[in-house]
Amino acid sequence: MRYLLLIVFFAFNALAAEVNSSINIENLRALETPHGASTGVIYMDIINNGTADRLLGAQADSVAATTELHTSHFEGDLVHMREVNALDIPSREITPLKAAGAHLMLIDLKQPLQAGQNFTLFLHFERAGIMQLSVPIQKHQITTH
Ligand SMILES: [Cu+2]
Repeated sequence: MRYLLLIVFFAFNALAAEVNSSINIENLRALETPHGASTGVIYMDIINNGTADRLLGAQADSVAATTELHTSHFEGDLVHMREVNALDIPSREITPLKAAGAHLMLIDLKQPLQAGQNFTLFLHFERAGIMQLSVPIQKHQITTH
């Protein structure tokens, strides 16, 4: 009986997570990479209209061996990146993943990322669960230094 209750509980929880998910992803894109590059980046805006959540992981198996969550910080003019276990996604806020900020890092690319193509990305949120997205690859924007 207890076993059955547990199953019902987990089934309900999974369903609730699906229904209550109020995370929307906008401006999702990856940047094209030069031939021979081993890493790539994914940027997006994470819009959370629900309760506070956390991004626990990401996966893009078709293009990269692993996908890491990174944060950036400045030391003088240099931007340093570091892997983190989770990113806080506050309630009622837009959390941007962007250059020189938090971002997703594709590690050990299986082939160069070519502008105009798409690949599948899975995001794992603590509350919202798993989201499957299609990431368009964009040309590098010219930035002035
Ligand atoms: Cu990075």
